[in-house]
Amino acid sequence: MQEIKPTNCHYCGYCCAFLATVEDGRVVDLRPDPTRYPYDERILAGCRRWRMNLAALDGADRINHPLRRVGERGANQWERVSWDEALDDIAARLRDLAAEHGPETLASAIGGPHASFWPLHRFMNLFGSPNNMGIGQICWNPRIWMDALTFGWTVEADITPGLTECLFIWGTNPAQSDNSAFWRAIIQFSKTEASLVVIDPRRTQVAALADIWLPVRPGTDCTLALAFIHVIVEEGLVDRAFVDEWCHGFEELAEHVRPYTPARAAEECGVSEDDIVRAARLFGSAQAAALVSGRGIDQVGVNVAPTHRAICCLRAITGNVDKQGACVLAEASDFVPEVDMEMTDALAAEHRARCLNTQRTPLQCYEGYGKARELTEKLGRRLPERYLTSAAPDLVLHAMETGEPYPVRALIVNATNPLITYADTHRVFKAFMGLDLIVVLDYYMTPTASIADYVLPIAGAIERPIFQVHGGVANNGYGGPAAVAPYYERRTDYEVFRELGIRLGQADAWPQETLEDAFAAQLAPTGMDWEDYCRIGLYYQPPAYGKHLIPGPDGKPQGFATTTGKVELASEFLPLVGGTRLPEPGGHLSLCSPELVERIQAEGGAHLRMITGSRKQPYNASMYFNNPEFRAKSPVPVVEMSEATARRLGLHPGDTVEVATDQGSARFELATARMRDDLVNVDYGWWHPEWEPGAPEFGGMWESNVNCLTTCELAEPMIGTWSYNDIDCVIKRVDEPISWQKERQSN
Ligand SMILES: Nc1nc2c(c(=O)[nH]1)N[C@H]1C(S)=C(S)[C@@H](COP(=O)(O)OP(=O)(O)OC[C@H]3O[C@@H](n4cnc5c(=O)[nH]c(N)nc54)[C@H](O)[C@@H]3O)O[C@H]1N2
Ligand SMILES: Nc1nc2c(c(=O)[nH]1)N[C@H]1C(S)=C(S)[C@@H](COP(=O)(O)OP(=O)(O)OC[C@H]3O[C@@H](n4cnc5c(=O)[nH]c(N)nc54)[C@H](O)[C@@H]3O)O[C@H]1N2
Ligand code: SF4
Ligand SMILES: [Mo]
Repeated sequence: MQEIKPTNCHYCGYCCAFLATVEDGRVVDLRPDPTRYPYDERILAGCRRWRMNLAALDGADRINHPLRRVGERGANQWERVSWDEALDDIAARLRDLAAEHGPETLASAIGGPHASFWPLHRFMNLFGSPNNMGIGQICWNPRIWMDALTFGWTVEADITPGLTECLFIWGTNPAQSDNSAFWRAIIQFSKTEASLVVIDPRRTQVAALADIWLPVRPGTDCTLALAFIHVIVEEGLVDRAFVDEWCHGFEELAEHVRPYTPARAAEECGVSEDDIVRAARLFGSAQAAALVSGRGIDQVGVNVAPTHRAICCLRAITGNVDKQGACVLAEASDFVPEVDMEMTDALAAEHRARCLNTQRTPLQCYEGYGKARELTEKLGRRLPERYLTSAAPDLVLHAMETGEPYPVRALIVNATNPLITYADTHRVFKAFMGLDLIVVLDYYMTPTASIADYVLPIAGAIERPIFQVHGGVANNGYGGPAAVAPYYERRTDYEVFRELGIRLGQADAWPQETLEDAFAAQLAPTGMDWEDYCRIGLYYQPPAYGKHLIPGPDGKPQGFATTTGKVELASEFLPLVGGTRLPEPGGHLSLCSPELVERIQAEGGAHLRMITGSRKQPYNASMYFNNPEFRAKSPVPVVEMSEATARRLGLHPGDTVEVATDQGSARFELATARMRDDLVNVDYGWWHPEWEPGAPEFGGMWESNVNCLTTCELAEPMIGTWSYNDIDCVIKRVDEPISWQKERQSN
């Protein structure tokens, strides 16, 4: 018998609505569902991923049963075990390790938002470990922190046709990274009278639509933002009413930006002085100006906090805060927020204090979060806690390597592939290889899974319900039910952490047996029940503007949840956590010793600046390389540079090149692209899922893995952000083609 069931794709965060035709518990057909949110024909037409769902559900390379390592770590020899055997043994080993070293000996690793983070976080909180590492410091957190500390809460761009007169797209390329509603909105926007300014060293698709493209030198964005502020102040474009009433420290800021003239910024940022002035005027004179930023300015090490702070100031002095068409102060959620789902309040003070970040990154740690919470709670809100306290990989790896300040001996890896996506692959590999216990939850035998003790088979889209929320800082959630029960022995990660938790004395914290019940409980406070939600696919409350004007208990406007109750141009908070009152640009990372540079130059190579990981469809980080169609269309990892730079270096498109730093090297094919000169843009994520996953090749991860070149050493002092952009490298031609080029030839 056939049934039609609603469900959702989850190959990107947009979670499009689908209808599955189900026969005997198996999905036999999948098509878009125009009756539920989100549905958009143009998005589906432009999406190359959604048709993967059906094949992936029962793909030959999926992990379907719990696997236990039998050979040496990394030898890729496994035995199939039952869930009970696996979970009993993992729980017993974790209990023993915690008894010997304390619960903080267990660390966890997360990656991009592929699944809800809170089940893992809840498990870790109740286990008593404060150390979850991952991507927080370089993805999302810096912006969230600086917005929250400047405005009292996070802000989201509010692009409103007819109202938004100017839009800045800063270090983000939604054409490749999002490719859904947001990218469509920008295309529409670019067709209107309103002005679009793009700040990106590469001439991306969105830059090609812009009225002004500023091909900024990587890592100099703070200086650029300060120059915009300079022009706006000098030319009297400041929103005086908003600044006088609602901003703290304007005179200090005005004084601070005086030296940041457009001429100086033109020189430092490598863009035209005239364009800087024009862009500043557009932002400063618009009735409403919006701004969206991305990883281009999130992953710039020491410059991350000052850049975001300068952007906050730019928004504020032009009155573009908490205003329609500019940006909204994000809504607190009616449903149970992330911070309560993860149960971080259950993490005892003694365990918080043992977090490896304590005293090292004074904002990105439990103490820093606690100080910020005192502010956000003034208006009844709390940010997600585990994510914003995520442990710095540098410190976690150090504890694995040296046992200092205490030994980290066990690791749970959930929805991430650190051997490809974390900085400094050689170091990560060595540190993980020395551990006592590694448990990986994944769909596939990734390089990281191949060095685990246990690989646990996880249920993915279609097999699990989805309630996609924005890290708990917005009042909407979307998705829908699973169409089928998980195939084979796969389980949702919720069930895995629950079962493990129950074995470790956490039964009270896991009252709901299934993820669906847990989502239903999360949704309950909204008054919407799970069935209604599944029918519509959306819980949504429209944003409110002018929240700072809402009367507080004393009848006066409630203002902003900061130390001063105003937008803090000069921060009263940041000096408490090792920061500065005003944004000050920092230096640039060098990973190439003079000896390396000299040697490569002697061999005919060159020393250049580098950015890494610029998003490209159809892949996502280390994912989807197992899709033969994708591989046929995008068969080779590339390094891009401008035509002029290639000519100067005597390189040609199609050449094989080796890129290196003191950390290591990797090989790519050279391509030319429109971007600023003397810079390379290096692909990330590449490996061969079809090769042997274990030793010695580990799925080919040593060949074209840009993270063999990067480092996660702490750079930014408050948060600990490291750099994936704004690094230096050396590059030279090599004669031997890389495996990808050989494959392309043989196909
Ligand atoms: N050099 C460089 N490095 C970078 C970046 C860069 O730009 N340059 N970007 C960084 C950024 S912003 C990020 S977010 C990270 C991304 O890094 P990762 O998140 O590590 O990258 P992915 O390849 O997306 O890894 C996801 C893994 O999780 C599995 N998976 C997917 N969904 C689920 C699920 O629901 N449950 C479970 N258990 N597993 C699942 C997939 O099969 C895959 O193996 O990379 C970072 N690293
Ligand atoms: N196809 C695909 N989509 C993805 C992902 C993926 O791996 N693949 N990953 C997902 C994840 S985890 C994330 S975090 C998002 C990220 O989404 P985005 O932030 O949109 O990432 P990108 O598309 O790489 O855009 C970043 C841009 O910043 C530019 N840039 C680099 N350095 C600098 C700099 O110093 N200053 C400025 N101004 N610009 C700079 C790059 O040239 C690039 O165009 O994408 C998500 N979507
Ligand atoms: S990959 Fe994203 S845009 Fe494409 S169908 Fe899936 S959820 Fe929608
Ligand atoms: Mo990310």
